Amino acid sequence: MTAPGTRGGTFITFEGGEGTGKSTQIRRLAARLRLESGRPVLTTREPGGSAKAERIREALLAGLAKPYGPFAEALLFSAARIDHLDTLIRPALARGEIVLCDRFADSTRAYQGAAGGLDPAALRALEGVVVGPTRPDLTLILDCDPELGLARARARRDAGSDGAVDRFEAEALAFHARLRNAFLAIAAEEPGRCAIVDAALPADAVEAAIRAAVAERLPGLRPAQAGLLPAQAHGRSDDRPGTEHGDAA
Ligand code: T5A
Repeated sequence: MTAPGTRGGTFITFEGGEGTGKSTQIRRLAARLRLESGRPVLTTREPGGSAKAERIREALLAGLAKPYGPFAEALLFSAARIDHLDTLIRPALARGEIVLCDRFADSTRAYQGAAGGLDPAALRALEGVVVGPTRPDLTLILDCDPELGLARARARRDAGSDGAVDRFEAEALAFHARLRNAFLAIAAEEPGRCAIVDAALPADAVEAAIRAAVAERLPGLRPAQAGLLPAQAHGRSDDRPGTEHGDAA
């Protein structure tokens, strides 16, 4: 798992369908790890995370690449990922930090591959070139019925803390069902890296399950040893990982 030349840190990714609670749970795990690990924790997201990648994110989520097809979209996600890895993730890992990333290469496999219809072998080859040895130490796959996740994302938008429906959220329910199966298939293929978390549970229970998974898979980080954090330590509900990344503490 530890890649020569890039590591010393710990790389944890959060994956799953729309509205499964990744942003919410990243904030909570980051707060916990900042208290308990004694190491700097960086939260970030894909697409985006670095200034250049955030610009690509805007174009992708506005649907500007959609007319060019899923392979062109995969290339753009990859272009964003290259900059994100080079300018933010690898330097943080090399400094020994814990990096928590909201989506990573599994999202390309699921969205552009399984749900978008791209040849998995071509995507694996692309992933090999882009990601190289910087593989996650642990991937938490937040799983729930896509109707529930989409309803949560819709409720968040209706509450006014989010913008318009984006390019992928607008896809038909069948697309989101394929996504869910794709993430479960990735977990089945790589059980050593991936842990499935039941995201239909209330947020506190999801948080507890994530802490248990981290404690079991990465015992050196010790996130399950103390009681629950006070609610105010969880941050605001709209405090999503992303555009500002000087948040290693
Ligand atoms: N994409 C991305 C690709 O196609 N290929 C790629 O390679 C990559 C990297 C990114 C889009 O790009 C696609 C995937 C995406 O479509 P995004 O805006 O970053 O777009 O979208 P998501 O990552 O899907 O994030 P969402 O905002 O949709 O959902 P989250 O982060 O999973 O959910 P969260 O935490 O914001 O929660 C949603 C709402 O539910 C509530 C929250 O308070 C919030 O209001 N909530 C819960 N309510 C009840 N119970 C719980 N357990 C809850 N947890 C959260």
